[in-house]
Amino acid sequence: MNITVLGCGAIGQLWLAGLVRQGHNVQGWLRVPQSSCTVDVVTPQGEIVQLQLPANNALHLAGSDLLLVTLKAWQVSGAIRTLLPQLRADCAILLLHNGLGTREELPPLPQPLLQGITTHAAYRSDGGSIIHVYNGTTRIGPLTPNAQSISHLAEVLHDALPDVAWHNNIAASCWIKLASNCVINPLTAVYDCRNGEIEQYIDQIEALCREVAMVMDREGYHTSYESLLFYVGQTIKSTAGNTSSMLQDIRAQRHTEIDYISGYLVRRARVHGLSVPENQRLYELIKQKEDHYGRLGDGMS
Ligand code: KPL
Repeated sequence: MNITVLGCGAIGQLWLAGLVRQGHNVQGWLRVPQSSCTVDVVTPQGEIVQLQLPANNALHLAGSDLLLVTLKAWQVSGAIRTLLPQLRADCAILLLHNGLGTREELPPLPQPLLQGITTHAAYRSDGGSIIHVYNGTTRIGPLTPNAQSISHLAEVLHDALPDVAWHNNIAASCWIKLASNCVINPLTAVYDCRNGEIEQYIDQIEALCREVAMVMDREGYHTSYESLLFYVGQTIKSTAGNTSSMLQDIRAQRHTEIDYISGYLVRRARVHGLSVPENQRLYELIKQKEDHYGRLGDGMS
């Protein structure tokens, strides 16, 4: 397949490395145009993958069958809008980011639109290499009716970076993942700790899960507070040693994805006339942190 990977950060590089290995014709796409992009990944088995791949080639983009979007949620709609006029009408667009709300920011598209959620964990080391710490699972599924027929994409992606599974009701999976992001991301950022250390704030975890379950129910995704609490507890345990993406962003004084995590939950709660005070409080705390370093000179990238 001809594939463009939009965003060459940690997750983008994992995909670039895996897709090239499978023989796909792949390029990266960077915000500041460059003719090549570097892939420098250390796999969970300790293997080093170093590649120099083409980037920002307009002809490659125009011939792409898949645009794999690995940007942060707040970068997605702006970047896609810029590239849309250059994409084929049948180029599948797969969004892979934390949180929800980017779809609402996009105009109606002729292209099949898909969403994915992943539990792969990777971070950039001080030396610049991407350390792939945990081999996770990626679920993908259709956001638009014309994406329902391309479930074979899951197999293609699975061969590149396993495991990948197709889910017809991807929105429900995204909401469940949103629950763990509403809990783990802001709490680790507020307490400046690894994921596993938030287990001690059980009252807050319970309150957050109760609020998410209430909003999910009104959105039509049937779940129970108990099952969300269980799922979030399992995620905390299985990622105990991780530094959440939000804490990494806060430490590097970058823009976080809070508007698409707690912020999205608060906005959907408002639509249903529900009050979600614990999510609202954490949302405001993270916004205050962002505003603070914004005033210090803004290290946004
Ligand atoms: O998705 C994550 C993130 O860090 O953004 C969690 C699930 C919290 C794992 O670290």
